[in-house]
Amino acid sequence: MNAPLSTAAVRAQLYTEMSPLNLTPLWEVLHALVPPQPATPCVSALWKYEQVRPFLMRAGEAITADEAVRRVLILENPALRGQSAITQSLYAGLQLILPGEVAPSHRHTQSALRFIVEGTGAYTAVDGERTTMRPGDFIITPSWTWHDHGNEAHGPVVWLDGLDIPMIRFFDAGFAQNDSRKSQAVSRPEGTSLARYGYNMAPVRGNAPFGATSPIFNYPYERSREALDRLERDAPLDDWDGFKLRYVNPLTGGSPMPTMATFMQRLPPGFSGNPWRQTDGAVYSVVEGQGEIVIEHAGIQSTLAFGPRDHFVVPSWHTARFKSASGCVLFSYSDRPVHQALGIHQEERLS
Ligand code: GTQ
Repeated sequence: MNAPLSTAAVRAQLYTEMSPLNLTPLWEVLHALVPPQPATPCVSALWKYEQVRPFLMRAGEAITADEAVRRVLILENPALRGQSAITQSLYAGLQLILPGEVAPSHRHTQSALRFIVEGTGAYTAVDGERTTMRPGDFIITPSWTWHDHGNEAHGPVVWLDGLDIPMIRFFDAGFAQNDSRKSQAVSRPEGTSLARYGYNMAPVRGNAPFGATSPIFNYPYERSREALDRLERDAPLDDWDGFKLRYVNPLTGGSPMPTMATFMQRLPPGFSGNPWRQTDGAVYSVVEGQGEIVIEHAGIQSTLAFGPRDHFVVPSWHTARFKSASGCVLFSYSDRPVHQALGIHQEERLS
């Protein structure tokens, strides 16, 4: 007679023998699968522009925009190397286009935002309309619209690309096509979309041209800055956010894209904010000024000191607070609309 097996041996044998049938016990992984609170593998990180820029310019010598299709250095979360992701759901990259270059026309189901970081006079074209890029402008490429980028100015132009690439990959819902033409034909004068949708008015007839995505494709910095200036003069300061506005799709009041929310905020000189945490991971682009963000997670605290054109990421459920001695302006984007659509968004404002 065999000796009775120990409990541990019984279990080990069960796991081994059922494994060929692709069966595995839940109880060994339950706590990791449904953690008591979000347990992101992502970490906070900062990309200083002065360190990144030389590599972007070297990329400009190493490959043409035409050859690369999109000449972009991806900002990879240090804990997600090789995954082309800055958070589990979001992608970020810095794209360079040099004078005379064209990044050829294509389309994909992934939605994109462009936030202009350096240089003036490049354009992006979406569905027959071009818009000129200026620093601080927030530009949208809706899902499945043809888009090409070009630079007819004199200097390099760099922008932040924010896309929902990891999210679309998660859903296995990505499609893409190259256009037969390198640059698409222009069919409407520049500014048409802003005139139609950018003045708190909308065409009397016709459907939303880009479905759930905002019909405005350039939200100019001039106007975002003016709004924040005005609030700084007249409105009460929020102890967490300073003065913070969200960009809207004027046809719905919701986020400009179904997968990504975008924000612009002003921290006035001397700001020392309260801490908060939220389930949506957020990517920031510093527009003006200096400041720091103190991020705490799992008992570890890190302070990221930022200046103009720097980029940083605050992952899900990391506690963060801002300080700015001299004042600053920050653009950011996150996957909040998806959290909200699923009814799983959570935010805590701490003191
Ligand atoms: O400009 O279409 O950074 O398709 C990554 C994928 C930019 C773009 C990126 C893209 C684009």
